[in-house]
Amino acid sequence: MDATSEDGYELWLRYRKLDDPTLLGQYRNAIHCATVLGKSPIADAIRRELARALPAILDQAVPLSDRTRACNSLVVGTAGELDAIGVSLSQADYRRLGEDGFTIRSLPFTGNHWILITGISGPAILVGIFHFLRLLQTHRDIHALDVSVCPRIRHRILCHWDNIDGSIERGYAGGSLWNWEELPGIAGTWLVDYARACASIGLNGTVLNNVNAQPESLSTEYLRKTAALADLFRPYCIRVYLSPLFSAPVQLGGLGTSDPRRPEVSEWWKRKVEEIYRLIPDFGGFVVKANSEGQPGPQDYGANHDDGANLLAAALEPYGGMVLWRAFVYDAATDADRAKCAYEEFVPLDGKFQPNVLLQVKNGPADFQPREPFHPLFGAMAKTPLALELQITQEYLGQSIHLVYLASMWKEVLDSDTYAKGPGTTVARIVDGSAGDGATSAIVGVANTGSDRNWCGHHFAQANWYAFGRLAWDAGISAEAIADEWIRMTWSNDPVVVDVIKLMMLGSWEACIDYMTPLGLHHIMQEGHHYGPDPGFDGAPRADWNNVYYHRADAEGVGFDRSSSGSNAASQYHSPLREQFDDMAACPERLLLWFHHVGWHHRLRSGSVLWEELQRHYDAGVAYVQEMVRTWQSLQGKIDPERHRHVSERLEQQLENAQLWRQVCISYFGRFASSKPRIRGPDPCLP
Ligand code: GCV
Repeated sequence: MDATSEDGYELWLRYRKLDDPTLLGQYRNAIHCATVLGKSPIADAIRRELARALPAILDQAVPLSDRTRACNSLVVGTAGELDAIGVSLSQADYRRLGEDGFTIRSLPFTGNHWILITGISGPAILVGIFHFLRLLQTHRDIHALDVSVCPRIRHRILCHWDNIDGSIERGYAGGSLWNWEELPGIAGTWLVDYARACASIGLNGTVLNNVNAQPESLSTEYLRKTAALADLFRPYCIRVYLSPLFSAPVQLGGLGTSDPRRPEVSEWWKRKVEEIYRLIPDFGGFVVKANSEGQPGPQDYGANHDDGANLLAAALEPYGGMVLWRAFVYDAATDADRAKCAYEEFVPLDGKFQPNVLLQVKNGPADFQPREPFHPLFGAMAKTPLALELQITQEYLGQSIHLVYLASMWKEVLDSDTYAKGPGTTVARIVDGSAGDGATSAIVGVANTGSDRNWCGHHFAQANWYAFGRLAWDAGISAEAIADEWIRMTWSNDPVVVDVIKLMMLGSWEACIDYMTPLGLHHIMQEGHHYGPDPGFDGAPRADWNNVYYHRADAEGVGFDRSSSGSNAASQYHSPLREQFDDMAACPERLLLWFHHVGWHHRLRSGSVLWEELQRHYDAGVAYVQEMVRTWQSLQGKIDPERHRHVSERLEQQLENAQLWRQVCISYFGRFASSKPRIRGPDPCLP
């Protein structure tokens, strides 16, 4: 690496000297010194962050203390701490902010100017200072600040599918971040940087182990290790959670059963939870995968999901812990259409869960596909809080090779109208609780982090971690605004760089759909690892583990008939969606083959027939990646060489893979389409 090279370790917390002299003058004038009130681990974390960031950005020393001074100053403190020095906002202001919200205000103060960052709690001001640093990093005017922001979702959680042997299920950025072998004695130096990164985007929870859980995670030995991580993360307001194995009472506790209705089983969980809270007083709770893909669960004992979830909820309740019970179930005995199973299993249980249980629902009814309709459970469980589960790691979207900016997908999901309580009942409002009683709310993202120096494998995959946090904090921010911030903080404030990268990112998700699964196709990736195309795969032991199950191509057409003439999954949605999805002519074309088996010569809105339109999408997807390769090249010299080269190499691989997708899918589906696949010359980028 040469001197100007960067390796991506700093993520978006890249504090660099401001290169705009006018703005630098403004910032230096506004921040002669900084005061962080209070004595607490959170206040110390804030001091450390400001000590790192301010001198670097301002390129001059910035005295930092815990007392206010007679100078233009940044002043940080909670309501109580400000009160103690005779300064405070009104009670009404603080009430509006709620527990986690913060405000940043420019105020005249005894002849000087202050920039005040305050909120009710420590966590609030921690996020507040990162917000303020973001303003500096993105070169905003800080003259007359009056910003108030509060999160709409209470629990904003990263979920790591990490195993205790250090591997990560669906991880594409090296091994696990948690150095289990050395814990609790030795903590990895990177762990505090992990916590800083999470805190900077407003996350406040992390699930440490895979939902395909191992019993050892709940052993005393591993709980001590977990407690060491919790201690490190606490100053950054990140609570830890675990995924328990439902059959742990048998496998770990030596009981003869894990039946949730048996008193010895509930006693075992009570004792285990008591032990957890002795070691980790602010433990967040459990995320549970039960009776799904071979994981044990209450149905193994003739009980149901509510029995299982309520058993754990009862043990956690005295400590304020919660259960995130996953709805990712697809027992073939429930329904022959996998996409319908979760709805059928869980809707009858609405109202049967304890108040500290949330049902954790993936964004779509299949499995984190490039595009799915939103999950019909959103809007169908009025008496149960629903947590939204998103997948940051790109299992089905090109892993750490493809540049795909996922904020666009997540916005589509969050903004989807379920019509559950009339128009405007969006998924976002169901998740944040504002469409219901708002008692509690959570959002969970399956992490894309690992031991790679740049954390996420691909420098651009960092944007998805960032975007998850920002949307978890406020689903109302646009994908474009998030990209803009992230680019400025991660790459450069040079307007050319910002514009070029933003353009690449904003179309990248739609392009990925185009070259992988256009018009509602889904689940045609290669078996097992899910990278690359294999639409013809038909060798799995279960029908719905085969790709042909999902596209159903035949001489007539292609697509899964989920209309009333087929599986009738469309009926799981509220009107007017169910009618729209049911009717081939009214169904949004982006979801056409999700809901309908469509004739190859069926004419679409563009005037082209389906087979032509499919090919057009494959071409458009590949063309987009070609354009990304070209535009990225144009940034040579404007981006540090190491990161530029790293991204270039991946873009080349992405192009190769996109071309492979096009070639394999067109040749495979072309065998069914009555028109012949078009003849194309050899593709120079294909092996
Ligand atoms: C953790 C998909 C993935 C699995 C994952 C599962 C889940 O099936 O391929 O790796 O298991 O989803 O979300 O539980």
